[in-house]
Amino acid sequence: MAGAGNEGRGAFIVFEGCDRSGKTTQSKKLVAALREKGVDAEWWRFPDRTTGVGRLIDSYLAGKQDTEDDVIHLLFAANRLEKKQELMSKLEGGTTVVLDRYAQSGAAFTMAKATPGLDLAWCMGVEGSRLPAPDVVYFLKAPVEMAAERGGFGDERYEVLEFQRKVADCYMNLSKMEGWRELDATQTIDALHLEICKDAMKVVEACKAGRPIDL
Ligand code: DGP
Ligand code: NA
Ligand code: NA
Repeated sequence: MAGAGNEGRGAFIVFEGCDRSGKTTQSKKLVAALREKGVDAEWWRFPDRTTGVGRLIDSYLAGKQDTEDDVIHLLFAANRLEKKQELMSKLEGGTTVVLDRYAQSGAAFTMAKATPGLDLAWCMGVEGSRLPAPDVVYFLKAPVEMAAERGGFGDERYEVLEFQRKVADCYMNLSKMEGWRELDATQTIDALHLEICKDAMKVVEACKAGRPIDL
């Protein structure tokens, strides 16, 4: 369904990776570059800490509140599900949405806890069938030691080197799934940005034309 001034559907682009791997920087730079090329694009992030559910998540991440692993997984999922209609109408209206984290974070972070009963099927099952699937997932791969040296690391619950190593292992397994692109996040910001831009433009054009994305 084409919206005002937009032909075809928008692309759904997701950035994933460990904490401080450069997702926020790269996803924002991509949106700026797409807009410069005349693409109608928006930057979103999850968790969205501004909603009621988001405030619970924020308090959990700040270490002010504890809860069960399945409960927090469901809250993160709910936080994405509460924005589902808005997300879908943006994409259908032709707007490209670039997301800093999505359901793949839920799988990586909950799996990293190795909680009995919370396997991949359970993690993905909660939201997988209810949320639109990304057209591409850019996985920013960097040694966790490098990320840990970046400013602000350690401020929140999950920002512990040992845990981030487990999250990285989970991402390595997830990145074998269809639609994932593994990127070397140790290169310079500009080099990585150029690599992402080239790829993302092809994704945007394929979505706009209703073509399958084969790069
Ligand atoms: P960020 O604002 O991107 O730094 O994300 C906040 C933290 O929350 C970060 O450590 C990653 C984690 N996170 C993001 N999504 C999920 C999720 O769905 N489940 C869990 N358990 N953690 C998540
Ligand atoms: Na973080
Ligand atoms: Na970030």
